[in-house]
Amino acid sequence: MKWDIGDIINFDAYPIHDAPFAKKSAQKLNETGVLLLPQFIQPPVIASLVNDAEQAQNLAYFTNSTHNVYLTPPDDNLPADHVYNRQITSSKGCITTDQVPAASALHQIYHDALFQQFICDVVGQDAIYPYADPLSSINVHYAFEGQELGWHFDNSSFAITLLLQAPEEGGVFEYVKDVRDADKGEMNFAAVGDVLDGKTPVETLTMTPGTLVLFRGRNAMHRVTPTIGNRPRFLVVLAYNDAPDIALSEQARMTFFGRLG
Ligand SMILES: O=C(O)CCC(=O)C(=O)O
Ligand SMILES: [Fe+2]
Repeated sequence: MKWDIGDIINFDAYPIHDAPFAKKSAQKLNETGVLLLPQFIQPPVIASLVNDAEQAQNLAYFTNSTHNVYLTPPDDNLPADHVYNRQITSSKGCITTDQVPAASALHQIYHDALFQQFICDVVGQDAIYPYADPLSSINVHYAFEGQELGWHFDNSSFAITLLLQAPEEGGVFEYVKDVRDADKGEMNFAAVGDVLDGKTPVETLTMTPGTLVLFRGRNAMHRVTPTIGNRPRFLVVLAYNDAPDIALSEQARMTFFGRLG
């Protein structure tokens, strides 16, 4: 089914084309590192996206490998138990853009000019672009019972997510702001170690299905706790690039999707 964008986005609650609203949203993101927009997508659309996600769940790729919080290869010059080399488990899986049905509202949202302009206004960029490869722009993430996304920093300066289905328990997004300063190359091993050891209080984001989240995860350490119960967590990541015609790196595609195209 092809939707009208006016039936997809909750424009009554979120006048994203309205300059003062966009400005207020940008301020919120800049001041707090996160912009949470509950009920951004209308319930019938979410119901249809949950149905699509269930249909495609057998296609999801689950990586078995571990990673450090910086999502970089280990450094053999440092001890194996050094914070830089501490290995973290992420067990969730995902499907890729080409596995999202062509008629899905996700493609419409992702490519919608008003939506893209709102994202630009909020993150303070002149333009954003889809990834050049057929995998990386829209991903649907699956976390079944016991599956999680371990502590990490994002490489990208901002991330956009849309929760489709929350588990009965668990699946909580936890974060600690300003743990490192990526642009200054400050990795802050002590603070990262404290978060990994559970010594630092964390903040949590409460998302309900339909909530759109913009998150600055480059310096904020974050994770999603294991799903508890039979209902899996389904979450969409909408990813854009700062420049046109750029694919996600081959290494990242192999890690996240298990293939290149
Ligand atoms: O699942 C989420 O809510 C966050 C996902 C995330 O942090 C990521 O994909 O980097
Ligand atoms: Fe992340």
